[in-house]
Amino acid sequence: MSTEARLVDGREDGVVETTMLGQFAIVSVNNPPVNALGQSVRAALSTTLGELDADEAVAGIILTCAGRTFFAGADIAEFGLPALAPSLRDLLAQIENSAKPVLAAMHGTPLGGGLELAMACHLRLATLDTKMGLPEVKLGLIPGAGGTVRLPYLIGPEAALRMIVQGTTMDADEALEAGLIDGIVSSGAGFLSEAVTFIQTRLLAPTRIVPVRGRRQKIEQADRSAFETAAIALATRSKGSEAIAAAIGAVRNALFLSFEEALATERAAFDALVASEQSAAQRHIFFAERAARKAGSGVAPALRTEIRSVGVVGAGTMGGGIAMAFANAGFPVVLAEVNAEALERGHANIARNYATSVSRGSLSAEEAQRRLALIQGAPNLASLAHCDLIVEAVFEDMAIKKAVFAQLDGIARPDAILTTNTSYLDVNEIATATTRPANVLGLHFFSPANVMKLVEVVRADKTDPAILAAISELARRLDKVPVVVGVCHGFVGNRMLEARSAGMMDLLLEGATPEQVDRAFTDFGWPMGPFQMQDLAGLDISWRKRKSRGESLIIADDLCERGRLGQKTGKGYYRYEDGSRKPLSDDVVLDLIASASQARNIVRREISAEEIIERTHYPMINEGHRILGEAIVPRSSDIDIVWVYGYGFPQYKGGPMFWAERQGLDHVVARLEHWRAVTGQPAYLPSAELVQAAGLAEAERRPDKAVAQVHS
Ligand code: T1G
Repeated sequence: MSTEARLVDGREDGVVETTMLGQFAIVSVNNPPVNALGQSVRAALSTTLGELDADEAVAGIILTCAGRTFFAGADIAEFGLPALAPSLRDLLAQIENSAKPVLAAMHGTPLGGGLELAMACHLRLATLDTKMGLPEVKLGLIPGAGGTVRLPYLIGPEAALRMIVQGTTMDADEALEAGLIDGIVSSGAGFLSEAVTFIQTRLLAPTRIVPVRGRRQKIEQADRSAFETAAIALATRSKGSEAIAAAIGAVRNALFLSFEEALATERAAFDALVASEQSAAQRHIFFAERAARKAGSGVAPALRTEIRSVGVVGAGTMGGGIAMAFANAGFPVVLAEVNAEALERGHANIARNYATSVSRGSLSAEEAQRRLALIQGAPNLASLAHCDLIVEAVFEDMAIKKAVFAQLDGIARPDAILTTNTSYLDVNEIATATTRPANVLGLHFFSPANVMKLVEVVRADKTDPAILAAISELARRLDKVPVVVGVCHGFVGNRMLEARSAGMMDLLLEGATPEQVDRAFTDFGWPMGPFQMQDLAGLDISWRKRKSRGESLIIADDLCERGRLGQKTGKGYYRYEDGSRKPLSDDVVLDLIASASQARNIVRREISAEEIIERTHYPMINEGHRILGEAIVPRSSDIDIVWVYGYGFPQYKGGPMFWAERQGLDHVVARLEHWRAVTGQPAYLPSAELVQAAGLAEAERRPDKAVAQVHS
């Protein structure tokens, strides 16, 4: 076989290039950054494949992509726009019905429509480091180009169900083992010649190459009851996601319907989802996350500080979690505490956390040991002198933090980046404790810091933009989502959380119970209600904050004074039986609330879930618009990312700001004014920013509402 490659003229403005290796056509697509299957790619591919199929000199076709990855899916930006021919389905049918065998030679991340295209090919090869999957449910969709049918045909319905519903990827080894691909090729110079040899050998073999649609063995041999058991378990965990429910139905159809019928029902389900609110919300989050990550990307790479070694000050819950987050990403970490026993306690906590992951099977014992070994304890700050980046995670007290920063300033390298994990304090003031304010910023991790993806990157007035760029790159290495925020009390998340909580006790006094509030939240899509969350985190955390600010909070303070601090004391807003984390209603709490209502001459009434959501979520959105007005973040989608990745706001609602837009901001203003009139509470005063965003002119608002007072 001649290895000389003959360039056939490029097609369709260079998107598709065809070269010949002997009798085999190598079709390479180049559509950076991820070879998304947009209309121009589909059209160029269809034209080229049609010509090659008719060309007698061509014995087979090898389909590959230039750049970092084989097709990473359909072009998400096209969804919601008028369909453009040829559709992906038509292109895949053309490939599957081609007279010449088509081999997909994959690398990178063939995802969604990219993997579906490969499954419509007659053979599939991948390099060892390829990660392939059908993650469409993360976009509120299902695979819409045959993935819910061809994948079960290749790897069996139960394995396909899990992969599609969980949106997980398979590497090449697993894919070969499962039957998703036919072989593994090297990623170097031999990639194409090995692919040609593979297809040549298969053409010479006695067994015919059967398209996926004709391979029904795994469907016929499937254990249908095991499939249903898996489907029920996955459906239970789907929590309101329309896409997951549709994905389960589509894979089940592959089991019980013919190939064509299953394709047709998949198409109908996909078309409904692509027009759905949930998918619009999840696609919004997809692009919002990427927009947020771009902060600081304008800075030339040369300016970016390379971060290799990390120091963490404070081995408490947050400091330990932060140290784990870095160790999990392969960074050596020096964990400093004020003395040996505090250090020992922190280290023991970290070891316990890794042991839990090992016992759950999510981490091997060797990997846990390797990560633990990356975290070296130090009973003082001197050991941080060599670190590129230091994260302070000591007690939330300004004086203590400034003292630590003054010490670090004298110990750390002059170019070291000093960050604070404060969750609401003024980072500008902390920076004044150092002689290097340009290298000081906030890194607000969310607990548990080794799990939650969000990190609020708090840009202080003097923070050097090059440092922000380095931190955005660091966040990607930590597999975190960074949102750059400005300095204000509570930044974005906690500032809006305070707004969401402002009316919570009134709801209890007026008639709601903690259970009703929590259920309204979980029915909305939150993973947990606010009172359950308080019990989990510990009521004493916010109690200490209130006391340090000379504030009090009805009901909550009473519970704390009675030692009801939440799960850690076996009772808080709920009671917990020994060893159980299941919240149980407690008459002691209900009586305490009823007495508080009575003492204020409040006649308790039925409070609906809708009222609970309006009186907690709309003030939070109101605060979000104030935050935008103060330019704390540049985009409202940044706020959505904070809430989806930092607090579990349901992704399929797109985040608070997106969700409010879909309710209609004029509706939000009207409901805030309604609750303001009913309760007299300033928490329901629509901000000027929200009113403006709602496009409500002065005349449209009730004359008795003086806008000038909206900034309560
Ligand atoms: N469509 C359009 N743009 C995309 C895209 C896509 N599928 N994937 C990535 N981009 C853009 C992204 O917005 C960013 O743009 C740039 O590429 C780099 O992305 C019919 C219906 C492939 C693992 O879900 O998971 O096929 O910000 O920053 O971190 O059944 O991108 O630079 O302007 O994420 O290296 C299914 C989604 C689609 C894969 C690379 N496919 N993409 O990660 O880079 S639906 C997916 C990813 C579908 C069919 C269904 C990741 C990545 P910009 P990036 P990365």
